[in-house]
Amino acid sequence: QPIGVFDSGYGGLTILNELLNELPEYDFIYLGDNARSPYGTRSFDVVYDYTLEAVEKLFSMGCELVILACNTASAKALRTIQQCDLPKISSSKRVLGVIRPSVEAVSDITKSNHIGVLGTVGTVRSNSYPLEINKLFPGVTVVQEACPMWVPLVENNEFNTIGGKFFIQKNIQTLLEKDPLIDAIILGCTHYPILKEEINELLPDHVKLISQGEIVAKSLRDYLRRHPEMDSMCTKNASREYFTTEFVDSFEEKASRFLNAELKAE
Ligand code: DGN
Repeated sequence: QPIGVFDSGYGGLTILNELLNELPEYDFIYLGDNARSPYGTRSFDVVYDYTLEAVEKLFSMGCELVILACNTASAKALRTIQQCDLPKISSSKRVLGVIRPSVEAVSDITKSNHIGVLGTVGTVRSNSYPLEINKLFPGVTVVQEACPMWVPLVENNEFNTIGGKFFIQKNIQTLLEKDPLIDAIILGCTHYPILKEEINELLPDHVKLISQGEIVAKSLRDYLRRHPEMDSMCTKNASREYFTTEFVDSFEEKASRFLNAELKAE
């Protein structure tokens, strides 16, 4: 069975990229809900409904394991799907998100114990990062900043322009002003690693960026080691399939930019 990777659009491809590096032999299906993207500004109920629909679709395509490679979906839908829907759907299928593994990596990176989180309006409003971080590391101060312009800048390839840089600078400056003791920033949206270079140019040297791809990929590798019954169900022919709910041609063009490789989508 292939591993399903889901995002509201293209952002999850930054996670898939690292999954392919870490687990090259595994089969993957990527599903981007481009027709209904962005999720970042939508309500809890809507994100939950859309995410459940996508998960069920990936299950129907044969996946036993689905990764929500989207912080907004992980923040707003993961827990309900794991606790309420999965038990009704199947006893063996699993759905994992990207927030928990990212939070677990926090303590290795901050020295000041002041962390910044950048994310969509939905992720920030859900308070998932502060809640999860404080559960694991009670002494850590978490400051958040929503960056509603960043996903459209990435999706439209406008981030390296004067206008794009203006919005990136604006949000970074606001975050750093909220708490000058921040020495680590979580990129809490899977689109944001595309902006890494532009963000790093604006950060003082001592402020480190935590981007999720590698962390999630290593955590999935560990998960599969700890769950051999799931691992044995995941097929390993290095196959990759890409599906979008919108236009195939524009998905292929944009997705190839995220993955740095040509691909065919359906
Ligand atoms: N990439 C999604 C995330 O990680 O939250 C957000 C994309 C969106 O729908 N705004």
